[in-house]
Amino acid sequence: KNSQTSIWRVHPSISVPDDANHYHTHAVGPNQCCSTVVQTIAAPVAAVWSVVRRFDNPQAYKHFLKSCHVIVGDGNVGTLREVHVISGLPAESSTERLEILDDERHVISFSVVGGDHRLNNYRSVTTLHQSPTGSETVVVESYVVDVPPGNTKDETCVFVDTIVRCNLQSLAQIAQNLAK
Ligand code: A9S
Repeated sequence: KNSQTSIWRVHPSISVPDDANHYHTHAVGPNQCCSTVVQTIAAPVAAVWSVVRRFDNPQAYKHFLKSCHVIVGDGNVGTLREVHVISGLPAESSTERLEILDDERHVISFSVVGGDHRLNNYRSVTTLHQSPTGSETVVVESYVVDVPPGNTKDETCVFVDTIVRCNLQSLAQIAQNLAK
């Protein structure tokens, strides 16, 4: 009973290359939800990528995180990190595995494999796309996650979309300052 989502269905007006479809098409189980957040950043892909690719330093732009420790790995696929969360969220920590790091295509993906929080089986994929002029970057971030007991799909997506949108807005600020 798997369904799939495509970036073109979610954001038909965004023009990103065809291969983005591949990365943002997730198998979604019956008790899971998925969504996609898109952010345009006024900085070149190289500047945005230099921040996004640092699996060991997510707190550089994810302001809900207060610390990150690499448990095992050298920053390549399979590396595990443990992040700790600021107070005020229904979470303490999260253990995350690097699933994709593609420096040519500008794709990064991680999955949540443990921790003390309510987002079981979270997996996200983030891709960067250069605008036709080269001065802007379109960031596409999609995810799939289990719907926690007691919550609806809609509630779960609202919660996660909010976090991802905050992260990408903060990423925009940092990358735009780097590009100045
Ligand atoms: O870190 C991300 O890229 C995205 C999300 C949605 C992270 C969520 C989170 O780290 C908290 C911010 C702690 C919120 C996890 C795994 C669970 C939460 O409840």
